[in-house]
Amino acid sequence: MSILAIAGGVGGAKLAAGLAQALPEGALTVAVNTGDDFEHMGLTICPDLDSVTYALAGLNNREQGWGVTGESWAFMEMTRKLGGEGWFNLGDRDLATHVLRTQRLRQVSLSQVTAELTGALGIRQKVVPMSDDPVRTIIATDEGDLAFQDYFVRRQCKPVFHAMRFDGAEKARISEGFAQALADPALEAIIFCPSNPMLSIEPVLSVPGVRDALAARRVPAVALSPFIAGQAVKGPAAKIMGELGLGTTPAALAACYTGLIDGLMVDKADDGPIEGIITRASDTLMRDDADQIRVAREMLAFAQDLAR
Ligand code: FO1
Repeated sequence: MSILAIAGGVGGAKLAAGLAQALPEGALTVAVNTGDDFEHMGLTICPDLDSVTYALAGLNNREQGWGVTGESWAFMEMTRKLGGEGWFNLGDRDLATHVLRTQRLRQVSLSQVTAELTGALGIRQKVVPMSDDPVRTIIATDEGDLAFQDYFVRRQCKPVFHAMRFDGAEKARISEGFAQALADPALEAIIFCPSNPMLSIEPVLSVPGVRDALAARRVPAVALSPFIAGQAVKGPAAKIMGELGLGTTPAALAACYTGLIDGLMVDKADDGPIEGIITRASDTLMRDDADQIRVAREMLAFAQDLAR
């Protein structure tokens, strides 16, 4: 049996961790968005790969959503003292990931260094970037074009979001691990984790061949809504969907996945029929490990019911 989860951001990492605990070892592949990646202070930073990795290793900082739990900030204190860039917080433990990844990327691919880092942390699931080629989410705003982290962290999502593009996507090749998971004859379901559909899932779909492979799937695909009562559980998804005139209703969310999903799991607060898509309502807020496993099991059961 094999399950493919597609994830980005903090919500994606939570469900990925729930799926890892709900499934037999080796059954799960998590394909992760790399559109948020950027070069900062000479380091290659991959936030969504790190959120998924830390969540699967049980090292994630739950309050903050990103980074490592029990973190210290001596590096940032000294960086600011020396007049360095202080807007993007790199914890002392998290920094080791960025330094080692940057070092290894001089010799091997992002998939390879991700396998090394997850292996070193004892992670038994496959975590793969959507592509080993660089894809960068650029946000067109009323203040001009901003790299994703500039928009999201440095400017705190304040600029008005007009559009976005994924630089490098047209030349990017789907990663081997992602392609293998999609083609695996043992694949039983595809799960879109509760990530921001525009910021975290759209970049994955922009990699040539991914959207077609998902549309031609032979197994059910289900998505978990990242919204509860029209609000994002975390992050700017609701603001952005509003500024794009898309709204945050389950129907608006389903429209982002047209042709790519067979079912949409929504929160009880948003229960109700959606034209052309099968929905299932649940308590989708993942407050702790137990919730993560419960929601993961509900998503797997939903996919199985759709397979019948
Ligand atoms: N998010 C913030 O809001 N402020 C930060 O200083 C910050 C630092 C950071 C460092 C490493 C990392 O992997 C993620 C970090 N994030 C920070 C979160 C990051 O911007 C988001 O997790 C994703 O890019 C959105 O999905």
